[in-house]
Amino acid sequence: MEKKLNPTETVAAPLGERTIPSPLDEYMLLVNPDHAFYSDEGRVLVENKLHEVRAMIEQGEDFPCFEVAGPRKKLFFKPSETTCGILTCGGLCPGLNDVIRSLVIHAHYRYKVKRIYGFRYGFEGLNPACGHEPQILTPDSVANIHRFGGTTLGTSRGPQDIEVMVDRLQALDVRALFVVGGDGTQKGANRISEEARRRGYALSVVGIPKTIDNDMIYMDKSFGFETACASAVEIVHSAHTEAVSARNGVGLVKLMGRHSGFIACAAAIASGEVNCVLVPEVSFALDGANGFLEFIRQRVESRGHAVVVVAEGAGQYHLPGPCGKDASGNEKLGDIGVFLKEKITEYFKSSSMELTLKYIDPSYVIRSVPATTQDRIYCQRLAQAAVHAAMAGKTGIIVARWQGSYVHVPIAIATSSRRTVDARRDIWFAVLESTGQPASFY
Ligand code: JJ5
Repeated sequence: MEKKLNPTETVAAPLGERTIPSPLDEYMLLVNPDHAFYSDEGRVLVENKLHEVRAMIEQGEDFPCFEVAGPRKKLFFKPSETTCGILTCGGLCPGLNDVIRSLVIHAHYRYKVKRIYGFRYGFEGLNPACGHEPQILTPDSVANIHRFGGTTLGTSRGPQDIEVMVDRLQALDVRALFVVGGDGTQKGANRISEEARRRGYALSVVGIPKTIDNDMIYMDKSFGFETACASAVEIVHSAHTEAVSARNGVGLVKLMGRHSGFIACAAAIASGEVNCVLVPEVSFALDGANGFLEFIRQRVESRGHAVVVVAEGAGQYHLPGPCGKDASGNEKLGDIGVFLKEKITEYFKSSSMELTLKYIDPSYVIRSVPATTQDRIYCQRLAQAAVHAAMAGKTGIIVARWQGSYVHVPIAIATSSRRTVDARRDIWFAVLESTGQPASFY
């Protein structure tokens, strides 16, 4: 779990003093004269549980807090003279185009930003040697992109040379860079921010965190997660239909979740059609009277079918040795889905039981769909918070919703650990209740 936070580290140092009146001032007065700007003094408690708060009071400690996100009355940059840049990195996630579109529309209409570059194929777009010219983004050019999945900017994995990228940003006079990507990408964004600061080049780098697995700490949920769960439920339903339609049918679905099984748990609970969920956080035995294979055999024997959901990072210890790393630096995983398919097939054969097993691996189908309504709203809120933050000269931060409030989280903190399914708490209990599987396979 996350380490204890030092209250002095929960707010990142901004670029400098803010002296420019916000163009929103006029607009806010028009739409709602009582509308308040947000002050840097506005803070959101990191921990809101009474016993934690009491303990801090008793020990005379400061409360770790995040800075509240939102429009500031005075800005660091003069928006109409500020060039912005946007890039998307890593694997696809529903909502990427919604984030791009909202960044452009908000910067253009609310802040009157005149030039917004869309850098192509992630950090490659900041390295001239890769040969991708930036696109000029306008409200017209992004008007319809949210109807489609994927990212219109293109994406790639992996880092580029930090100095080369900052040279490029300086050459184009980019002062606000929006980086949509995962933990590795955000670490790269933080290094860009630090290098610009070292050079005395005023550059605001603001991250919009992307993790379809919903494994970011200090974020209520990540964008795209709800869409992914909704798609996953459809796929589980297909697996269930296949399983019940065959004699001794087993539907096996592999879902995303490298270290955190939130999608697998959500799909199982929401569908009500899953008999067993395997996640990275809960280890399981395959063999023996209390093992996974015997559980599935008994379920098929008694009910004629079974549906199994396995998160991609589950049971890696059953698979042969490390598989190296991908371009993002993530440990390559062994294929637990194919492995379980083979094990179930062998086990039924050795038990002389008929089996019709359908294995579904829908990762790319799920990642590439357009976002659902709630995710669209969320993408827009995050993008708007990011534009407000950049204009106010915030840097080295990501925007997040935490305990219901939009906040700025320093990248160093956001990337310090990940959130996982806690097998002692209620999400996992809800899974056990929904599936009827035992608390553990041992
Ligand atoms: O090493 C990690 C790690 C550290 C934090 N590998 C995967 C996920 C992870 N996190 C959670 C996380 C995911 C996405 C983003 Cl954008 C961020 Cl900032 C953190």
